[in-house]
Amino acid sequence: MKYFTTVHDVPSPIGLIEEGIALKNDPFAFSALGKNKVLGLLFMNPSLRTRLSMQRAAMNLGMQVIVMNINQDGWALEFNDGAVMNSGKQEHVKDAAAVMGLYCDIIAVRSFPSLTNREEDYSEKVLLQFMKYCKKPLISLESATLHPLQSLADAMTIKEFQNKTKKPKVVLSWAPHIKPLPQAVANSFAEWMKCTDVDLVITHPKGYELQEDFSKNATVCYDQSEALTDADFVYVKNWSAYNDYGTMPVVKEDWLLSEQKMSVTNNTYVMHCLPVRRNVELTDELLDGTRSLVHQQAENRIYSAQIVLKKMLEAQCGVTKEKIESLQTQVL
Ligand code: SN0
Repeated sequence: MKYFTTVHDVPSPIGLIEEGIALKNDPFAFSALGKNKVLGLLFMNPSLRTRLSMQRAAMNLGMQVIVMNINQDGWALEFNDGAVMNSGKQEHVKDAAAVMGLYCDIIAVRSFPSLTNREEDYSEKVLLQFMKYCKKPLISLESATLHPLQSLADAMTIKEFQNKTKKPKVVLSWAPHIKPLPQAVANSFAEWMKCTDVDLVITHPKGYELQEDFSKNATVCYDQSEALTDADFVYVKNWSAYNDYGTMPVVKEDWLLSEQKMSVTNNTYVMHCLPVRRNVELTDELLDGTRSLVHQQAENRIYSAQIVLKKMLEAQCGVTKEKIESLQTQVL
């Protein structure tokens, strides 16, 4: 695997989910694979889980990690080709990405959307330029439209907690928020769920439709209570409008979930990618309740990152199972 930016980069999503879960039993089994390999993490936006879980995953594989918060510590980057750089931007992505590629074996980038220019955001202009110019395997740490490491961890969590004898009903439920957020987590969750054996229902108020590519194979329902009926997993997330791009159309009904609203579900588990605005997006009662999986999801972020890094390292070194075993013996 050279890139991990969408589920479409993955030859077998179900296989990757299973291999990610399996890593948890022996996280250090491949600690020789990353010897003398360097992972470079570049953040244009804040992070807690993504940053720490990537570092932890890399450490489990024996890699070294370089981290940069480019917005705070770096030069302001120019992304337009042929730009005359006589104003605020000091460095072109062509040079920044190329140099990072020389310093690192694998590059990972977080680049949130502007939420003001839909065409530019949905073309993944920033991520694609890093990909083009760094010339190394690249991992998305949440791009303008997708958050694949989160979705892989979510799919692993559902797989671990689902009743093995029943196809689970999974509901992606829009939640209130105080400011416009990206559609990336919701888009990505829908994209990954479609590759697994679940019934996916997406529920949101009018005006919050996702881009059709992401919702077309799910059932879309504007009635939250109807959507929740018999749900086994409810994934709660806010996102801003795609159609009236980046806005927050007014919502009159109450979309904040409560214990009482959950009574129609099949004793559902509750999920959220974090960070969560408590008692705005989800109540304390549900977040701290016995059916909450939010911390299990966060823990799985380590293994979703680790399985992706492992695949990339193996591809990069042309590594076979025998070679890993021999490397492992040398280190021990
Ligand atoms: C991001 C998002 O895409 O929704 C990252 C989620 C993993 N979330 C936020 O930016 C939350 C910010 C806030 O103000 O609550």
